[in-house]
Amino acid sequence: MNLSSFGICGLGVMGQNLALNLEEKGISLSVFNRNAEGESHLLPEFMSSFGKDREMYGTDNLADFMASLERPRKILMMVKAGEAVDQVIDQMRPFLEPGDILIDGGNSHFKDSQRRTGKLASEGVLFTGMGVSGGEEGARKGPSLMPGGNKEAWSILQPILEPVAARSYSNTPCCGWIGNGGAGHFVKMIHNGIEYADMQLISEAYHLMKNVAGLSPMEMTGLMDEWNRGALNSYLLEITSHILRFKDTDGEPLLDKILDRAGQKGTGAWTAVTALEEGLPLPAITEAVFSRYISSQKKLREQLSDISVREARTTDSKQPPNISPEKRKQLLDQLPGALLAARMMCYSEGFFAIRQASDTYQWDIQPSLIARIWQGGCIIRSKLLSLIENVGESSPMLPHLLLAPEYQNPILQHTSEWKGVISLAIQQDIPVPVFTSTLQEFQALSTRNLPANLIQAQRDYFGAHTYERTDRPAGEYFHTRWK
Ligand code: NBP
Repeated sequence: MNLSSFGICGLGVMGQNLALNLEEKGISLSVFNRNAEGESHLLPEFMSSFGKDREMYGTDNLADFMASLERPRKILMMVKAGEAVDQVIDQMRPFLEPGDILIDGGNSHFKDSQRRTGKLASEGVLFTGMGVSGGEEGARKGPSLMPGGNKEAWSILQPILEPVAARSYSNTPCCGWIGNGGAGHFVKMIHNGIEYADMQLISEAYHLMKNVAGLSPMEMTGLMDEWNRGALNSYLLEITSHILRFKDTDGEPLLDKILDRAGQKGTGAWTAVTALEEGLPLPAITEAVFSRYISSQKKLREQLSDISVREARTTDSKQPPNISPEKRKQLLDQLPGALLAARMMCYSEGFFAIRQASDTYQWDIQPSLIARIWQGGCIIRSKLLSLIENVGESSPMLPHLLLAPEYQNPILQHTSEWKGVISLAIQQDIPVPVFTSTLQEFQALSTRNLPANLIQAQRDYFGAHTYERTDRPAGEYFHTRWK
């Protein structure tokens, strides 16, 4: 039997589509899916649907799978994140040899990847924690790939992974070495956090268009298509326009019948928890996670809607509140600028978190590479990433995107629209947590003197926590006997 050059373990949605993508690029494959209880149909179904006439060997026997791979082995695990990854690693360990490459393409926590990289390195195995974005379609046609871990693996993986990845605006692969340890999965986690924030922003804009401006789904589609032709161009806006246009079997918009309780698989919450643990300012992403939690409190919201001024003002909450035609026009004129400014803040806080974590963990992450990798295949692909790539290339050491005039200027240009949209939303009792938190983050970041001096004084008053003085060098600490 000819040995395969690449192995995939786990034939769920992602594993199957990545297998087809790799095979199409001429990589000979071995695929494996467990069948411990004789209950999994994934392998036989995949092999009977796609295995014929393809250079692919399929087995549910791990020893056979490991023996079918050329050395050093290159194996991609596409199994459920968490314990399953450690279980698979433990099952493979007796077969693995020094120099073998084990890639985890699931949505693993970056600290797990950090730990696994170190542990496997001590056995000579090159572990790679790889963020994969783009869902089922991306996996099949070209995902965004964020590999990190043991850098020795990269020269071997590069010629295999680059051809299967999506392409950036400049037609380069949406794949590149992110950094060592858990860098790849950290970047994927931040990607998902930005995804949460951008989705929330678009849904807040939809809420305003529907409940304040009283637009029909088709009218909203028209506007979003127009926005999508300009600076706001993004995959998420594009699919929102499709969703708004989509009709149920009765000819009515399907969106109106979807229960307003947002689900989640937890990567947004990981980003929020990491923000708190690592001291990273990620207010928009965290607010977007909380917004999903609040949305899931449907019963409580129904009970409390009795006390809402807006809901009381309108007998039917689906009817738009009365606003003047001038105000309505102003809202629709201001929304795209406000959305752009707020989105730019979401990306800038994500890139800042990557910069901070890269410094902490010594990952040496290149922001321009991340901006390029995210331009294709992934959920947050958007025109804005070209600008971020350019800023990263011209100023690779810039601590924050807001410090670049070309990034700062569009935000400054749209500040009054941003404030206008938020003011109207507040007057009309429409919650816009991410529009608001991004503006407030921008205002706080651009404030020389915040009232944190008072917080320091209070801390020193009740807890003798000490403070630094503006008239003395930083790093000198003082305590006052306040009473
Ligand atoms: P699926 O749920 O479709 O498949 C999960 C796979 O994991 C199956 O092959 C399953 O085998 C296997 N598995 C499990 Br569950 N526990 C296992 C264990 N203890 N030992 C061995 N195999 C085990 O997931 P998917 O959507 O393909 O996602 C795979 C990974 O990729 C996840 O980490 C996911 O978060 C990540 N991801 C998903 C997407 C997406 O859009 N779906 C995008 C990017 C990343 P069995 O069920 O036959 O036993």
